[in-house]
Amino acid sequence: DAGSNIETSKSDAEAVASRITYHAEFTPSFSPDGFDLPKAYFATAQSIRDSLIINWNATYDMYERMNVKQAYYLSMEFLQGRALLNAIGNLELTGAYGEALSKLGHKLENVVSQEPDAALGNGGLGRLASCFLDSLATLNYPAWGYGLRYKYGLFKQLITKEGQEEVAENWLEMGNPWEIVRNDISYPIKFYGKVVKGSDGKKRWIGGEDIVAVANDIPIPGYKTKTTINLRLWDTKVPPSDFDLSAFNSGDHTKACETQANAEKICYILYPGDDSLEGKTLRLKQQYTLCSASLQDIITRFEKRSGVNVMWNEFPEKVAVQMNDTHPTLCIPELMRILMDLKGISWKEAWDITQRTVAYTNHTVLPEALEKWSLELMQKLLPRHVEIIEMIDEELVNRIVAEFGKSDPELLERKLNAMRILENVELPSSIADLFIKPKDVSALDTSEVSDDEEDDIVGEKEKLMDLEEAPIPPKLVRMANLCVVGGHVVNGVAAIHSEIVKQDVFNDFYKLWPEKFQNKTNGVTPRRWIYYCNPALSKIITKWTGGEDWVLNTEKLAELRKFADDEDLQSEWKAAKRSNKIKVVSFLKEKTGYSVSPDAMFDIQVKRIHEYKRQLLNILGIVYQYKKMKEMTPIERKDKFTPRVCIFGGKAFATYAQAKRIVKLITDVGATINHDADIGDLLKVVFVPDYNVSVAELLIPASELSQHISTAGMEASGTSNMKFSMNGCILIGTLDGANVEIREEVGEDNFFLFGARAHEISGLRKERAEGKFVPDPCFEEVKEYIRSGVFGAYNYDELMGSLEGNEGFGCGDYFLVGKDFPSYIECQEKVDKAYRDQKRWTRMSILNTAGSYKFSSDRTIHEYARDIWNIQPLQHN
Ligand code: DL6
Repeated sequence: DAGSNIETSKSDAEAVASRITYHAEFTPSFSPDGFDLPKAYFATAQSIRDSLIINWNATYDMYERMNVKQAYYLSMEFLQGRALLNAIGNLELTGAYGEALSKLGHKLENVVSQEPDAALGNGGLGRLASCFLDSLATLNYPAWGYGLRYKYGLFKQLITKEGQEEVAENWLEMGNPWEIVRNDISYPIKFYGKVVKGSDGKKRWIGGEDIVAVANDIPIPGYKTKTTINLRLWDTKVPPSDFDLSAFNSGDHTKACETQANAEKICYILYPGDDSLEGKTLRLKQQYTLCSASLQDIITRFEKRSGVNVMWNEFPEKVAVQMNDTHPTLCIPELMRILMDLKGISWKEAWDITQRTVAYTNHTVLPEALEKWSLELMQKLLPRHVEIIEMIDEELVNRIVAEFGKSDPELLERKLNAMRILENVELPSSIADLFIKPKDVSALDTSEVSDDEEDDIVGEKEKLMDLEEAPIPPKLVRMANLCVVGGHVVNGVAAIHSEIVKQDVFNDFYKLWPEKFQNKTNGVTPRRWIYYCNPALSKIITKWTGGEDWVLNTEKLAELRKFADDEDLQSEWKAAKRSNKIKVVSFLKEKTGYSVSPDAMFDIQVKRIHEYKRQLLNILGIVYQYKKMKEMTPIERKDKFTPRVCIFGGKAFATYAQAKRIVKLITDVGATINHDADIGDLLKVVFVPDYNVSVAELLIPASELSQHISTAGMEASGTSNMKFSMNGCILIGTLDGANVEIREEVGEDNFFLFGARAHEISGLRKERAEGKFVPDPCFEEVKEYIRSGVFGAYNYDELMGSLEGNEGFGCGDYFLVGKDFPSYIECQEKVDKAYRDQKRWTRMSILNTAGSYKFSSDRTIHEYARDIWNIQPLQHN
């Protein structure tokens, strides 16, 4: 009776067991004999999926009936991780499932660990999207996520003698029990072709390559609520009628399958390498597929719910579209195209509807990460969209001219250069004429001038000729500018980042439209990031705060503050941490072969490997300590140092050479130190291969110190800092991203702060460029030590060289590692001292959990719902 009467059989292990065995037999993806772990996982997931489908359908029905405003979160990345434990827990069936599985011969924890991580994202941005879905469902907000169903997720990282190696992550190899393919929900997507004007004067986009996007739904259950929202992931296929049967029949099998392969490859991999034109084209096709399919779907639903009388001006009252970074920017011209070309709406009205519908979240201030697309490529692939973008750009130019006037051409030129959507594209001549243009070289006459004047003219001629010979800069579309112009809200993801967005990155726009700019400090779901991943700590929190309410109302965590010095709480707290550390000890042994002591301090830095995140500062600090240890007697060593296990994890983008060198250095340093008998348990350095959401769920509960040490002003927010703090880990960090707010909440005594401040960074870089910076001798010693070959024969010149010199590509210490090194070392000494006083440390740990309540994604989602989307919760009766 799978799926029936699930509500009444909640705690009935017998019924659960029978549903599991039903699926093992009748939803077969394995041979009929045996019931081993993979099969148990699939059958268990399928049985839970039945409950989710019931709740999904009920939630969908309710949205249809009530026709409420819905928010849609469009993201190229969702880093979901595993779903089974979360779903069982949210449905309050953990006890029943544990019991049922044990009757069937398995432990629940072994079954859930069979699930491969759904890694459809790179890092923080994708994981944030997944936390948001959890909060939206839990808080009963009418909302959906839209993304792409990549066949291969983020690559699997192998650590070999050479450093990082990447292999494809075939997460769908065994099938995916969570997805529901909606064969009836598919939309046509077009690329290339041309724009024609119909007899009615309307523009039409015709010809080109046609594919279809098919919906795959992943139910997202809320915690202790029937609300189950949807993550709709698009898969791409060739239109059913497009199979070239005659080519196949005549033996040209390759040709017959070509169109199919072309369509399917769009969803092959998350972030295809985009060094080649083919790679760039594929990435742009991905972005457009996400935008077009999602908008067609949203519009179809809007029309259906409107009935016979579709009022387009009410569209923004029923629909809010959030663009997660600039990747879904094409939503703006696509919505305009659909409204104007397909629904017959005027430009003016379409623009008003579009602006009121979409909003944009900025997640980075790194200039290289602010997307710019080649206008030429976009023109080929999406000709109608380029016409629309050109029109938006022209209106923007007119607005800027109206705002700043023509009386100060220099100011106007500066504003246009900063704010235009199109880069290196000519201005309309009425405006271009205002600016001094390079003169025609041949027109410069030297026949009747003095010698001095002649020299000037010749100089001028030479300059102009150089200019004429200079390569023509490529014409580009600045996606972030399009987002700011086309959306009604622009938000940053932490207070300091939102200030940088206003005062620096988009300052000209901020001055023009200050009301558009907001801050929405990120958050993480306390369900996944405390309740499910850290049951030992959760039990203690529940006991000391008087119930489980904190899982939904994290403000309750603050109540722990009053017990921070209580001996009983302290000893329970320490025991929980130790039991989590012991799990990590076995995990590290299994994954890396290294044995570490659970009595040492667990010091963790896990995140994408990037120079701005400064894993290099961490490892140079470790090398510094190691060098000092080697110079001491055993007794001095023991006296001076607190035993530490330094754990690293994270993936370097496959083509990011410097990041890969950092991984290599960390593993080389580990290989030397971990085998050094003089050092023993005093210091261990472990690089955990293939860091992902599930590994984070294991490491974070065991952490005691975690490192968030980016160059100030460069990390937009960070979200692992929030997860660590929630799990009673103390942070060492710079005043960057959300660290600033975490420190405010947990108290300055419970955060190890070091390093230059964001407002000092440009001055410090200038100082370096002028050759005025004198590095600390300790920093020089450490680099020398690495170069001397203590950690193996690999040539680290290029990596160490990046920290030297004044300025230029790959050198000049752009991320100011050398500048912050002394204050980092000094701060680490304070950490050592604090850890030796376990009572003080445990107090700091408790105060971190207690002070982390603000960083629940529930708080963030309430703010988006109230300030940007204007949506209200909708509950089942
Ligand atoms: O907002 C989520 C997350 C932030 O916590 C990180 O600080 C930020 O680096 C990340 N941004 C991106 C954007 N792409 N790039 N580069 O991943 O967003």
